[in-house]
Amino acid sequence: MIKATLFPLAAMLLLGNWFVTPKEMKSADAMALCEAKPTIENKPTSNFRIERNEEARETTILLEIVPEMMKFDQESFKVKAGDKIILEIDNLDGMEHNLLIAKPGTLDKVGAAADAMLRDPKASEKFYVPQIPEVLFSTKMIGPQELYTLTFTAPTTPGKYPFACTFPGHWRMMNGIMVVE
Ligand SMILES: [Cu+2]
Repeated sequence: MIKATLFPLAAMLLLGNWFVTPKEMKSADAMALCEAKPTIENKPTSNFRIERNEEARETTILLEIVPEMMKFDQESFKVKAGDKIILEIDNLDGMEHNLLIAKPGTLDKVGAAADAMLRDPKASEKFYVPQIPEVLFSTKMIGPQELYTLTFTAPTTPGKYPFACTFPGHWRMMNGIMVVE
């Protein structure tokens, strides 16, 4: 990375046009900068974290919303039945999203109810969370760059509980599974 930034700088100095600002840089120079970037840096990194305090029967999770990918950074995570769950959702995207957790096997039903909220004039007041018994826990709409904490008690019945963002249209891509053991 240091090499990548120093090379064009050195080239500019040699050519005597050190006063050229990056904006005025020739496209070839700009291209060189892009190409010099190792591909690993372009990969979105995840800070996903899950920690359990056995004594307190408490699990803290950090789940991220990946920028411009319409997805959460984990497709699934495991929790213990009856644990207190502190789910921190870090929205790294440029738009609002929510997160809800639903009863096992109900993602399609919840998703369809979410899409139907497009016709509900009060949908935004309800944070696009369908008011049906299949939905167990939910957040408000979480703003861009906002970290929101959802606290709940994990179900006592083990199973695969779907989680999703239910802003209309998002749930098909923005979903995953909370496995309760
Ligand atoms: Cu969303």
